[in-house]
Amino acid sequence: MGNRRSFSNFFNIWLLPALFAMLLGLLPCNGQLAAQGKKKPANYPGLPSETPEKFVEATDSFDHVRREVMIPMRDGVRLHTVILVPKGVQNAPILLTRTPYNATALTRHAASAHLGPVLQGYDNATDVIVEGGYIRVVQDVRGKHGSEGDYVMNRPLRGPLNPTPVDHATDTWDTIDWLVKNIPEGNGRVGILGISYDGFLPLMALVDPHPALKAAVPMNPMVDGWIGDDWFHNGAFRQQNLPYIYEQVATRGSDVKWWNSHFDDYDTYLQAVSAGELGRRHGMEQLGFWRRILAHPSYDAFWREQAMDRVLAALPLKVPVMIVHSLWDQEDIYGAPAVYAALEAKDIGNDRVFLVMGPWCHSQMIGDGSSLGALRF
Ligand code: PG9
Repeated sequence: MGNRRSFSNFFNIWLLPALFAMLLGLLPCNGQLAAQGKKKPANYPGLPSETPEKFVEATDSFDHVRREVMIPMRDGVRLHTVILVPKGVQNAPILLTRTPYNATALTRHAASAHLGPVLQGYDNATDVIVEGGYIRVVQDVRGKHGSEGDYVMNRPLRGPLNPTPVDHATDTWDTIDWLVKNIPEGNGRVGILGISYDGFLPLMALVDPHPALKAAVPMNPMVDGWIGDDWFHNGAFRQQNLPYIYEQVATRGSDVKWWNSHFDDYDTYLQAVSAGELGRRHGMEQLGFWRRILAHPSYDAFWREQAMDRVLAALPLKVPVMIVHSLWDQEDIYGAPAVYAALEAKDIGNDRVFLVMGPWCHSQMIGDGSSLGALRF
């Protein structure tokens, strides 16, 4: 009895109105679903697509060859790597940059047949590369953009902070090993360079350098995230890094963008009252690195053990280094002179450690240095 009553209730309350609504055309029937693209139409003739499965660019007239490869690391993870070879070069040295900032974007600045405009932009010493006839290699670090694997902000070296068998030192070693064996136009010599995060990575390359690594150029390198680079400046947390952390860690492709509800960032911070609360409103507890920032507000072993000046001070110097510092660096004011201080004493012959300094802001050393803000030199 109970069942029969509940069926008739169901019929009266749901089925009848639904049938009625369908008759009036208010509910989508099968044909309508198909028209909405939810179901394939049965007898739709279609046109052959004018877009090929895979378009192959005609690049015969280009002055360089572009190769995109996935280089295997020792743990099986493959790193997406862009290789740009000037046409006709032989026995050319390789300049490598490893980056979390998208190797494809950094090597597609312009739609051009020429290597210069393709590279021109942040983090690319274009004039040096083009005039020097170098092979240019830009690689996505593990976990970012085209590369496989897990992303960890400034992934610490293997050890207490990193129990895995891989870090940026091993990834650089494995990459260089692959490059010297697989680029026939190369001469077996590799230099590594980059700015900021990409400047921290040449320091990692010095930890256990591949024999083919002949020079490292860390520019405005991120060295100690608590004392003076990026996250804290002498313990003061830099709130303007919240958007950076959010966009960098939330997704592999950095495609979720920080949202704001104020015109002026100052109002955003003021209204949220604390950095922690602003992070909470953005759901940042989901991000591993944000949780680590919250867990390590003071200068503890977490920061000490990954500070690259301390790390390199304890290791032999095997590769010549040119450290580049911007005197007005708003982000990484600590790192470059600290690394110089850590390495200079090891340079017995005074021919392996160089420090270049200039009146620049962060990363300005590869741009126009004739002015700084309102100051024109
Ligand atoms: N200053 C940026 C950064 C470096 C390292 C970690 C986080 C941020 C940068 O410009 O790359």
